[in-house]
Amino acid sequence: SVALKKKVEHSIQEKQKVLNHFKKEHGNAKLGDVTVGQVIGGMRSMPGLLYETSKLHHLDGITYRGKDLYQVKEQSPKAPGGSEPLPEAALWLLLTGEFPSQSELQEFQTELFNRGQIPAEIEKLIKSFPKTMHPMTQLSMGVLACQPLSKFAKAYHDGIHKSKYWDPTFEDALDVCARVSRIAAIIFHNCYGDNNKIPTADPALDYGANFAKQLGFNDKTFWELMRLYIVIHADHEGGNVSAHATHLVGSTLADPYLSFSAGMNGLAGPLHGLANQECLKFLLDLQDKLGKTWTEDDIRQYVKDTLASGKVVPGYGHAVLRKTDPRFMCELNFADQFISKDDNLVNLVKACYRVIPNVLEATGKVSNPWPNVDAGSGALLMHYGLNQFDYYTVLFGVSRAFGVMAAQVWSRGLGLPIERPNSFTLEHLIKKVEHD
Ligand code: FAM
Repeated sequence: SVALKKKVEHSIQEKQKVLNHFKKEHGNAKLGDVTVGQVIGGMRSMPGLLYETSKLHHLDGITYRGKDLYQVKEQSPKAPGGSEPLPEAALWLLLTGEFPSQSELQEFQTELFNRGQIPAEIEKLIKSFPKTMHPMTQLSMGVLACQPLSKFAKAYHDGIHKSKYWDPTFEDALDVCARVSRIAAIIFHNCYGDNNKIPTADPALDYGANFAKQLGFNDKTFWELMRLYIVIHADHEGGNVSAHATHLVGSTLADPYLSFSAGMNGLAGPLHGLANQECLKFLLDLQDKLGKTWTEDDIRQYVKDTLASGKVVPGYGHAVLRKTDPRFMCELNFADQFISKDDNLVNLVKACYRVIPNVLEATGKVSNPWPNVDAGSGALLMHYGLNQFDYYTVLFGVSRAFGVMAAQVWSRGLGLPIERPNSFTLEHLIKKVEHD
């Protein structure tokens, strides 16, 4: 959309002025000390990244351009008759700081639909991936299969001026966001169905509905769930592994396809995107053990047994948050609005929320006993019959494209340099500390 590109260009130019002035005036200002513990401990909380699209607050949760998820949900344009925010509106917000008007939105939806087409020979390549290959491996490879289409790579090769890097990055970022759901739909049918019979996308539908439709789901409330799911998982500031990996690889001027694929390899790790699978497994095991006639005491005992056996309770705790994750609250509100009161698994999720924080708190060591986003998402997907656990991280990946690709436009727009932090061997570290 010409309007979107103009808005992005204008706000990048304005922000560049602020950045240049700030860097000149305060480039040597200190943000804090780095401890040995942080160097050894995964750089936890260490300031080190400029990341424009979102910021995580330890109590309010994630904010997209200053708006928390409740505001995003309330202020976002919706599908006709719908109540959930639209992914394409969130993408516009992440890129510009504002929601699109109704006419801007409609034009943008058509544009994304057109950008989502994948050339037949690349679709054929993605359809040839083995059924048994993990869906996340297929996602990363599917994105790479589209890399020859990169407009940034071509423009760089043709000698584009560095002040214009953001322009082909913007083009690629929108293409990646548009294409990733088509890649994900092919993967779904590669793994669990017949990839010769993928339902076609409909130009009259929005992004979330079209994605759900291509997966083979025609329940309109599932379409609402997909819209919400994509919006709430899109971005979680810059330090999480998928965002940081995308940012790091992008800082080499690797194009958006190469960098997003790298981010997806990080998302595929069990401590990051794969955690939602673990969480659903925990709930299903709980359901298997307790059946339908459980009490909160039964859950309490089950959780205590889990802790006593040296395992963590998946879906609870967070490295930064110190309150119930608003993303979990969005899932809970969705369940209250759309899911019948006799869904046993969803009822278990709610009961766990009443029971588990107290049990974790009583251990005296858990920094945040409250649920994170993973505590609810699997039960909602199961309710609609999406029970292919291995695929859940792919849904997360589709969503994450919206945040990390918007962020990459801004990283190129602000001219951010290649990342190169300092590293130490343990011997160097010991020497340095002993000498100081
Ligand atoms: N169950 C049991 N113990 C827990 C716990 C939980 N849910 N959360 C934290 N702890 C323990 C933790 O293992 C540590 O114990 P040790 O000192 O014995 O090693 C202690 O409490 C202090 O840890 P913390 O400061 O509270 O948490 P961290 O910042 O180190 O780690 C998490 C954060 C998310 C890795 C951790 O809370 C956890 O393992 N949670 C369960 C797994 C999970 O839900 N992961 C998904 C995270 C999600 F946001 C995502 O990325 N998708």
